[in-house]
Amino acid sequence: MKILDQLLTLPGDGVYTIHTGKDKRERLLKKYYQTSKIEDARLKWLESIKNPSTKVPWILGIPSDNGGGIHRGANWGPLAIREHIHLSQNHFVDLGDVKVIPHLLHDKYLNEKTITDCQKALYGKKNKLPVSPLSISEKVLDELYRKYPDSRILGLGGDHSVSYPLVRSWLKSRKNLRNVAILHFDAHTDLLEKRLGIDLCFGTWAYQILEDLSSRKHLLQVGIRSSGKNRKYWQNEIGVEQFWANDVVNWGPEKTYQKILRYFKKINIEEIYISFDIDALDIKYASATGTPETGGLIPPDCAVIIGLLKNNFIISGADLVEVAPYVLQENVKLWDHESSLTVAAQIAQLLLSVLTK
Ligand SMILES: [Mn+2]
Repeated sequence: MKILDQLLTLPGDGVYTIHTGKDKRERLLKKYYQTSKIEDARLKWLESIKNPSTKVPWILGIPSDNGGGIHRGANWGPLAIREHIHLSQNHFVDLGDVKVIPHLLHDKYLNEKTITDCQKALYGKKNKLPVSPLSISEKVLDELYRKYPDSRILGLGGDHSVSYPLVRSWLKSRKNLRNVAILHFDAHTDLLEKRLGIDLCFGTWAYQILEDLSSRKHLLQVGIRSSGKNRKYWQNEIGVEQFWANDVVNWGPEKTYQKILRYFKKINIEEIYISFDIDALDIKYASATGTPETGGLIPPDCAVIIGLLKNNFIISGADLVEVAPYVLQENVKLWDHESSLTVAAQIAQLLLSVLTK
């Protein structure tokens, strides 16, 4: 698809670098395309996305952390996760990265002059294409789902704001097909209406996506533990369903799954999108993230829950977000970043496996 050649770039290249950071991209290109020469890799990448098979899931990197707010650094998430993925364990097509201008978030926040300047910078000329990461992502995803309605896409973030275009395009593509829901793993609810006046960011995306759902009940959040309000408030005042982290840890994975199953069956859900914020996991397993939290889920339990879902539901879209590989927390000695990237790659592979038909 011609338009994708313009909006996307090869895996790991979505973070714009001239010199500093270039070595990171070269390492990934070597792993993926057996060459670190960007022009040779580009040809191989273009060939691989020419007519991608919908029999395997696709990866789309959205290396934007401009919607984050406490510790940034999730812009390197897509590259670091891919570096730790075992290429032999899953079959997938990597569509590459959305081109990211790191100072932008969504085109609705920009004036015309800025849009024109950025179009020239990104595309070499003024055109009608979007320029901000969330806007480009929605355009890319809409085009993909229009041309390949049965494609299954794993989005790699980026901060959690990238789930907004990922879920929105997925919902549009599913309209009038099946009864769908979002299963959202996170330490935080992300249910603010606005944060400092901004309606699209890591703390607001889940609230803003509610209006695209046929019912607020179709958002189920799992792993919540860091919230200014209690569960009753979110369930009664906002209308979503939540299983908090301490409940999930006490129930264990099988019982938690039975509760998820019962809940979704009661409201006739057939098809699911999984949004996985790495901070749903306990800080021991996920220290390389913007807002790590203690008292979280453990990876094997998530693997059981997500694995079981496939028995009862179609899982047709997913994302893994908030992996910030080079973020160093103050008491960094407590946690091992490299192992937290290994865990992130395992979650990515788990999501790829449940997206596989
Ligand atoms: Mn989140």
